[in-house]
Amino acid sequence: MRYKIPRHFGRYCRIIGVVLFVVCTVRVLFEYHSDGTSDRKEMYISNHSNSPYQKSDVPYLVDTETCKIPNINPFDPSVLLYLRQGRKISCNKHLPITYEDGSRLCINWTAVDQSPWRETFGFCRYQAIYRPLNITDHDFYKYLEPSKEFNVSIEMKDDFVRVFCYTNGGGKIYTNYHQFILLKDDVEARCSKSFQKHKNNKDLRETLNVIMIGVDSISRLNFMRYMQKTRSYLLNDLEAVELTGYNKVADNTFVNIVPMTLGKFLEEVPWNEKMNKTPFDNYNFIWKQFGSRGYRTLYAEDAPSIAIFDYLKAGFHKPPTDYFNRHFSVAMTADRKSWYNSHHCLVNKMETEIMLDYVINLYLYTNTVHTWLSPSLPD
Ligand SMILES: *[C@@H]1O[C@H](CO)[C@@H](O)[C@H](O)[C@H]1NC(C)=O
Ligand SMILES: *[C@@H]1O[C@H](CO)[C@@H](O)[C@H](O)[C@H]1NC(C)=O
Ligand SMILES: *[C@@H]1O[C@H](CO)[C@@H](O)[C@H](O)[C@H]1NC(C)=O
Ligand SMILES: CC(=O)N[C@H]1CO[C@H](CO)[C@@H](O)[C@@H]1O
Repeated sequence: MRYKIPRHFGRYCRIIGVVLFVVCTVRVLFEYHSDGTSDRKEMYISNHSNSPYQKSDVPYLVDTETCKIPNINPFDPSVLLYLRQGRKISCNKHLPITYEDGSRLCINWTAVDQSPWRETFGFCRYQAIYRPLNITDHDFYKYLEPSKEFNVSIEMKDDFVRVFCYTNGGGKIYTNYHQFILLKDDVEARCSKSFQKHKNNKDLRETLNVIMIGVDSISRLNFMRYMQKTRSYLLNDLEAVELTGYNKVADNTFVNIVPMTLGKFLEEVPWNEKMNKTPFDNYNFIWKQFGSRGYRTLYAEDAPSIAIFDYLKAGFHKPPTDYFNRHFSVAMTADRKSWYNSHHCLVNKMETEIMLDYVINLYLYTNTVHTWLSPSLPD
């Protein structure tokens, strides 16, 4: 499905909180190729001249008596030698035979006709990926019973599914994973009630959708070097404000995300590593605050084994947001043989794309009513 990202979110909209961290993807973009050095140098020098490089004329980004942060040129000759061309990841090994259309899971017969199973394709079945609400283990999921066979499309009652397709002789030929946005009655009821109340607040000036997207492990200067199109889109199309001079609190992701989403240093929470069996359910994260003001909330993150609130920690025992796909992500990740390109691709999508599509689908699906979205940040 093609989607359009609206340039401005509507004024009277609610929110889907999405915090998404794309650790692995970023790491791959920085995998180095070992061939050729000299022409690369010229390429980056020439790119420098037209890159969106703000404040190039000032010597300091922050220049006060007590704090001076130099405005370092990301393409300074001293670093050019170490720069490498990024590598594009193409997830084109498999043609997707199934796709999501609203709340239906569909078979793409055009794709089947282009596949080796043109003559022998039979049917598909899906299984819900399920996490009971009373289970506390943050890695738990289970597959429910397979659905009935379908060969055109099927209406979904489950948000997260694995689909298998078979030849007419019953041989398994295809595996894929799909996420659906199905509105939840309890969430809708909470939202319409508390959003109305929120809007009646006389100090309220706007009710925008909010998306937080984090890209982990990338410094500002490397973002300037390697993500020029993204940077240009942010600065020129979205009129982004760059918070120069704001630095990370500490190493690594977790200790920075807690202040960002909870407004406190880790030790003020208070939290420490001895509390690695205590779940994060009871803290007043930003998504909870939006949720109580009538926003639908969503949290999605890639690489579940090293997820921010889960790595060496207890994660969430209850879903922190209205839409939360961790158990889907854990299930999908466990299926090692379906992945290729160093675990970056599944069928035809990058892991990052799968997570972002979930966010976008919530936005699209609820756009006609009200919404917000969000996903990650430099470490
Ligand atoms: C169906 O498959 C064809 C061929 O791969 C592709 O061009 C088309 O976009 C697919 N349609 C959908 C709805 O995914
Ligand atoms: C969770 O609930 C189900 C069904 O209500 C029950 O069968 C199961 O024993 C419960 N599990 C736990 C760990 O409480
Ligand atoms: C789809 O399944 C129905 C029965 O469920 C069958 O009659 C029909 O021939 C199948 N269509 C194709 C294209 O295989
Ligand atoms: C990273 C990047 O944008 N590199 C471009 C720099 O400029 C050369 C020549 O214009 C392009 O070929 C590179 O793709």
